Amino acid sequence: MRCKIVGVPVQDGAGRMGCDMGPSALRAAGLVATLEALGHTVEDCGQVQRGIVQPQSHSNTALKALPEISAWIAAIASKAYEASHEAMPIFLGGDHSISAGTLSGVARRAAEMARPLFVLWLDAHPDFHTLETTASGNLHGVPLAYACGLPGFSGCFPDLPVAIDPLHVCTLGLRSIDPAERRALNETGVTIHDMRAIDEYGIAPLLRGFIERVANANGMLHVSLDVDFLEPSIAPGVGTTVPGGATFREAHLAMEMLCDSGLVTSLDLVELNPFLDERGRTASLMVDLTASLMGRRIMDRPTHSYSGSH
Ligand code: B3U
Ligand code: MN
Ligand code: MN
Repeated sequence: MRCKIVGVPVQDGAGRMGCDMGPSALRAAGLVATLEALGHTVEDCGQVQRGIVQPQSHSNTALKALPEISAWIAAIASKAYEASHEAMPIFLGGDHSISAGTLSGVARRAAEMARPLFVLWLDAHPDFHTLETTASGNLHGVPLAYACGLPGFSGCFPDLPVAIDPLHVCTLGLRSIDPAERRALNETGVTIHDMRAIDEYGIAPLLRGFIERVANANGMLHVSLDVDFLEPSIAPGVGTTVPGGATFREAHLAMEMLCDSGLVTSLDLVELNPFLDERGRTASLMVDLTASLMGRRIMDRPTHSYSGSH
């Protein structure tokens, strides 16, 4: 496969500084060589540059860095659209606000190809606030709501070329949801496989159901992987740890199943904060998970090719 690596060094959307170093850490952890060793052709497109910042104000005075994030989103969206042409873009965040731009760009590409875009959101949080409802004002809490076309972003964030159908969005791993997000999720019909569902049913059947829906619709699939999806004890390099996350094995299994599906057309690796990491272990884990998504496997064949009797 042809992959394009796009660095997106944004930190203003998170409550803690340091995510701007994420792309460097992921490169230092060997992302490009890892993908090449799996047989992919990799082009490193360097870093996105922020667009021009226009002064802005908003009635929600808690909002932080609105003009800066808005300028980033515009630049990221056009780069994402461009990079998704005949290649699989891998976006290296940066905090999760970058996904407002990556989703906007890949949704535009999917519409052009007349294929529905599906989104798998691997995160402790749904990031489903609007500019009105966020209380923290951290704009990494809004990208999914923006990309799904929820109201209140126009005139503040760039106009969306195409909104993503919330019925095409599946969140996996949620365990921290604010009341306003809960209401919005229920109203829009986003699929929610929270940590309780993972505990109760296992990650495989939940993910398999979503993958089947994408396959049946001939969809494109964007995967957005927030570091805090993972259990903090294995992934300390993130500013918003929430206990009880996905285990090492659950996360790798999810990536392997996504790989077997052959449906993933774009990927975000977000919220890595190298300032909080321990000797690069979170960066290395993110690279290893990407390797599982891109074809690294324990044996030559997927596990499900085993028949009942061996
Ligand atoms: N929902 C909270 C917490 C949060 C969202 N995304 C992250 N943290 N990473 C908020 O601030 O919007
Ligand atoms: Mn997130
Ligand atoms: Mn999160």
